[in-house]
Amino acid sequence: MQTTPTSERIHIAIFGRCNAGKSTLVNRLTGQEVSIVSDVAGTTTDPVQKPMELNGLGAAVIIDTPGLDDSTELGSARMARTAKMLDKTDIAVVLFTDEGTDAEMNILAECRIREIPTVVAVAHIDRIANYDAIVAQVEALTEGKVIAISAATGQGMEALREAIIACRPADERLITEGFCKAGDTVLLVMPQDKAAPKGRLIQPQVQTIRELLDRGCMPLCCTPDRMAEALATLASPPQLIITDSQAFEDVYRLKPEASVLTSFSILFARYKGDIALFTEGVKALRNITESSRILIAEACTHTPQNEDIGRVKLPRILRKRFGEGLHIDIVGGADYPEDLTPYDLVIHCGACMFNRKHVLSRVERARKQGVAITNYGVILAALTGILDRVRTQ
Ligand SMILES: Nc1nc2c(ncn2[C@@H]2O[C@H](COP(=O)(O)OP(=O)(O)OP(=O)(O)O)[C@@H](O)[C@H]2O)c(=O)[nH]1
Ligand SMILES: [Mg+2]
Repeated sequence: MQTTPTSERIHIAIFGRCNAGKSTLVNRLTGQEVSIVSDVAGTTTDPVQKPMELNGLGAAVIIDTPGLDDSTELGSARMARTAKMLDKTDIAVVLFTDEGTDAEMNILAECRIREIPTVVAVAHIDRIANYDAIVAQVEALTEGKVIAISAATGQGMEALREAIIACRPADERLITEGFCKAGDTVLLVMPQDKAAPKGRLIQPQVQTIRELLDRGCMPLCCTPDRMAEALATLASPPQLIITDSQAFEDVYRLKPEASVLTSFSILFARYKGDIALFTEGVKALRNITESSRILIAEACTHTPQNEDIGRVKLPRILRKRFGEGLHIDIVGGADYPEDLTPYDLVIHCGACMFNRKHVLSRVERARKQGVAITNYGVILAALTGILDRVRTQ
């Protein structure tokens, strides 16, 4: 079974007008009947996401989208959803046909603004008699290479796959980049309390351990109460200590002088988002007063729990500090406002469910609008006095 989390997969979205063959292409690429195909324009009404392994690219999510030219009443709502898909798109595939180029050029322009690598294809070449001329026309318009495909017959599929692979990010991002090197001993302090899932480790811990092993480091794991013993087993101090924020004070007290200290939250804020902007963002706390407005944005729409960080813990800490009248809006899932300017600070969750592109799209919106943004891990580290005592970059 493939268990690469969605957030770690490269998101490839297919765009094109109604009946361009987007769903047919998704089904061909995945080798499964993922999406309904029909000659009725507007068959796909909502984006459909399917995890898959793309030969040569690895773990991916393929996203089928509704037609770009849908002019029905619901069409504009669907278009808004399609635009939202761009927030998480790592690679866009734009299908042209012989039915016009406006909608396709618009989405390409949007991809350029967002710096999303694109693959441009002319579809239906089994049907279009003069497809060479269309390819030439689209090549002239887009000033780039155009691939001729037929999702129906499978023509051009190999060239399309290669073009998609060529768009993959050049280097893989690392969680611990710059914090340790091959041969280093890394101590991971990981409380396994009631909140921890039964019988397994949480995703950030699993990912970090795996990466350290891949990088030739030697991870040593312990719970906070065993940290002194763990250190005593080592001939020299670990080069790096990574702790859960909860255990910070104890870990800080026991940390050998020679060890670098950081936290899982900081490493993931850096891995998933823009740590420089997040640490800059928390400086906005200096100017927060009771009449300020804060937006807390959650990536998932889970049922709130008792000690939920975003819905309970953070608002409580912030109100205690800045006054009960502090205005806090909380949004979840896809409800991230287009206009962030009413806010003095945006606090985003760790976004374990989002891919990096999705987090960066949201961060970029705040940055463009001049609104301070930070994330849960970084603000909690700042509010509890951890931020000044850990390495962040
Ligand atoms: N001849 C030919 N027909 C195709 C090709 N790709 C798709 N079709 C047909 O075109 C029609 C529309 O295909 P879909 O895959 O549903 O198109 P879509 O882009 O997903 O359309 P919407 O969901 O309505 O936006 C179907 O009847 C397909 O069988 C192709 O490459 N050649
Ligand atoms: Mg479709």
